[in-house]
Parts: sequence; structure tokens; C-alpha cells
Amino acid sequence: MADYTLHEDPLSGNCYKIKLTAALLGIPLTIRQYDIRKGETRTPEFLAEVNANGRIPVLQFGDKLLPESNAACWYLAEGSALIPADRFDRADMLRWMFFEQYNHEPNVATLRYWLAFVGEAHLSEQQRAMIPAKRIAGEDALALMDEHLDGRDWFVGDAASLADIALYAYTHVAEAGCFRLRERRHVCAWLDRVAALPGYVPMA
Ligand SMILES: N[C@@H](CCC(=O)N[C@@H](CS)C(=O)NCC(=O)O)C(=O)O
Repeated sequence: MADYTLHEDPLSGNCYKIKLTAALLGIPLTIRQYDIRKGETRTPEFLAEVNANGRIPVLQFGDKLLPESNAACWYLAEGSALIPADRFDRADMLRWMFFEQYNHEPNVATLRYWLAFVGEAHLSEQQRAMIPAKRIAGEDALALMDEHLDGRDWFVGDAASLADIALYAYTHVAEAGCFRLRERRHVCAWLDRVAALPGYVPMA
């Protein structure tokens, strides 16, 4: 098995997706930590040697570097039961992973980070002005997930897949961004199912 290093910040749900995927598959990871609040992913060294996009997570194996959480999860999970064998289900899984990156993470994760870790008082005027739109878009994403999970155990097919891992990471901590999670009862039942998967590890 390849030796994997995860460049990460333990506060990040995007990094947690990769740690959860690896844990569910029994793949060991070496962890290299950065503090994004101190700008440690924006140094000239990081930009030159790890990710020119200035962000974690980055999965490293040998001299290969793979940024983008969902791409890294895919790489680790290729050939496992976390990626459906059925062609349509595989594409449907990607649909939810793209939804996570476009509709969910930029709203749910960003408000969690701003409100729970930066603090509203330290936000710029521009960031503060973006809060209401992000709140509406984040609640819409959670509502759509709740509707989809009505009568289903998992996002795709009848087993957990990377779609569940990608969406779980920031959903289960959405209350830190003041999102109304508890009233989404299908989402809450699904969160419990993910947390009961063999090998599950909690976020740091
Ligand atoms: N689409 C990327 C998003 C990566 C991202 O935004 N990472 C954040 C932490 S979750 C980061 O590194 N922020 C530090 C910065 O932008 O300086 C992914 O899914 O991996």
C-alpha cells in the first residue's frame, strides 16, 4: 500500500472527508498540519511545493500531490465499495459531490468558519454583507438533502458512498454556522447512520 501524507488543518471539513474515507477503508495516513488562520497555506514555500492554489487538503503519495478533497477521496476509494459499481449510480454519486462543492460547502462551511472560528466581529464589511445570502443558500441545500433522504438511507443506491462522506463532513457541524439542522429529521437520521459505519472516526 502506498504511503499517504495528508496536508491538513484539523478544523477543516474538507480535510476530514479524506480522513473519514481513509478510516472507513483502513488506509493509514501521515498527517502534516497547517493553521489556515495563520496563513500557513499561503507561504511562498507552500505555494511552490504543496499547492499553488494556497489551500488544504492536499493528499501526497511519493512526489505526487493531489489537492481538492473530493478528488483525493476518489483516489483513495477507487475499487472499493464506497464507489458504486453501477454506471448510473457512479455518475449520481458525482452529482452529489459536485452539489456539495457548489451549493453546500461555499455556504454551510463558510458560515461555520466565519461565525465559529473567525468571529463575526472580525469579518470584513464585504463578508458580513454576504451572510444573509449564504444562510439562505445553505438552508436551501440542507432542505434539498432532507427531501432527498425522505425514504432513503443513503444518497445513492442502497449503501454508503463518497456522496455521503462528502456531504457528511460539513453537515454534521452545520449548527456551528447557526444552520437549522435539528428540524431536518431525515438528515439527522442519516447523520446517525454515517456515524455508525464500521471504522468511522469523528472530526478532530
Ligand atoms: N474545493 C476545495 C476547497 C479547499 C479549501 O477551501 N480549503 C480551505 C480550508 S477548508 C483552505 O485551505 N483555506 C485557506 C485559505 O484559503 O487560505 C476542496 O474541496 O478541497
